[in-house]
Amino acid sequence: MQTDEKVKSGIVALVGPPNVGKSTLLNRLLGQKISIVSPKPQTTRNRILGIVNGPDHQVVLLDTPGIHEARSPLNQEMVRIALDTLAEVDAILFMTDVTLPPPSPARNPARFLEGRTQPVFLIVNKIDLVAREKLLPILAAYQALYPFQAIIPISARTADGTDLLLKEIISLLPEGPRLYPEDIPTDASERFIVAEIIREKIFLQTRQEIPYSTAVVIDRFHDDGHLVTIDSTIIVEQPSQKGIVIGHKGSMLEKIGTTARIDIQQLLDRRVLLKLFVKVEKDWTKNPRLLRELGFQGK
Ligand SMILES: Nc1nc2c(ncn2[C@@H]2O[C@H](COP(=O)(O)OP(=O)(O)OP(=O)(O)O)[C@@H](O)[C@H]2O)c(=O)[nH]1
Ligand SMILES: [Mg+2]
Repeated sequence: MQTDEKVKSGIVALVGPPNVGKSTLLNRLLGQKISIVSPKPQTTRNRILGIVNGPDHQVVLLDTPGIHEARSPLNQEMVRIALDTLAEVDAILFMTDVTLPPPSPARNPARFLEGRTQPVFLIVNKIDLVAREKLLPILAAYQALYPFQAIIPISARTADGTDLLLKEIISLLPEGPRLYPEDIPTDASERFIVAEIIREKIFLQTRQEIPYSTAVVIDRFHDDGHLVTIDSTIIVEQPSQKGIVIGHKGSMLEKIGTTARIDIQQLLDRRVLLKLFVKVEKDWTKNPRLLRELGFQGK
């Protein structure tokens, strides 16, 4: 890495309630899909790092799990990951979206920002879903909650406002060396992203508690340069869930596998042979040992 080059560089956290579009914005600013996205809340479970490079800047973005009133040990762990991220960043993007009920001092979704010393931008996402005149009162309701550095309405889906947002972020960052090499978009391993892609397809294809009861592990990842052979296990919490994930004559597992394989081939730019298995780990979302084994620290 070149060390004497000085650019605007820094680390920026993307935090906020579940489902507001944090991961969609990360992918939008990166120009490629690193973080999985679904219409269901609590899709992201880990901190996902994305590196936005330009001739005069490097913005290291940290996508995080949605902050919510968490009950299960897995969800508490996800919220902890999001809040811990705030300690190590130069700026914070607090994201909400126009479909959420407007906040009030009694129901302040930004209360975890109290006492933070870094600049906080308020990002109001999904403006493609409201008429312009409805937007102003929403922005005003949030403005009263916290001394935000700036309030930036955007649509991560249509890219409305996202260039301006990036400029605003860059203008606040200190001058210094790039923190990461210029040619990598993330620090996540291919194995991790592959597991996430499979998890995304489970979120998109299954219903009710199933997405929240599943985890994905990669058992084998073998790349011979032409073909990547991947064996992966979908872990469920209850024996009854195993049948649902497999589906009638294997139809659900096949749907998950087929849609995941298309995305994985695109990511790896090679042919992929993907084999999926399903296994029960009783109550893994509540079991500290199993949570640890699955990459969560546990309590
Ligand atoms: N209409 C509209 N939908 C959006 C926009 N941005 C994201 N979405 C949708 O909102 C849903 C949630 O998006 P995500 O990016 O997964 O949200 P998130 O904040 O990362 O959610 P968690 O990881 O669960 O906290 C998906 O269905 C997205 O397609 C937007 O600008 N406009
Ligand atoms: Mg997300």
